[in-house]
Amino acid sequence: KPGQDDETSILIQTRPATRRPPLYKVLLLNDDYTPMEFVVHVLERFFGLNHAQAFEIMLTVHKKGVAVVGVFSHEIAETKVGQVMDFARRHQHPLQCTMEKED
Ligand code: TYC
Repeated sequence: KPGQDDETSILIQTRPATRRPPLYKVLLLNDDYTPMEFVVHVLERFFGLNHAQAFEIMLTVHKKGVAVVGVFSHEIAETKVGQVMDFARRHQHPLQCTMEKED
């Protein structure tokens, strides 16, 4: 009976859909009381920004009310938010930091 020999069959490998975990934006919120220098220090200390970058982001938050300070995995974003909130509370500043899933 005619047909394809098993010896000449080729199995094509299909590409599995690679799922990447979602990323999270870490947001810094403005308030009327936290000193500007404290916010700049927070951005240098916890987000590895140089002084000029930290000052620029602080001013953006001050003027616009909120800014994205970085984008991270869920675990890293949670750690950053916790570090900032803890540091602000220890210094008795009302600074708020939150995270939000990226679209
Ligand atoms: N608005 C504050 C002030 O005038 C400064 C400030 C900037 C506070 C950024 C919080 O996330 C912030 N002292």
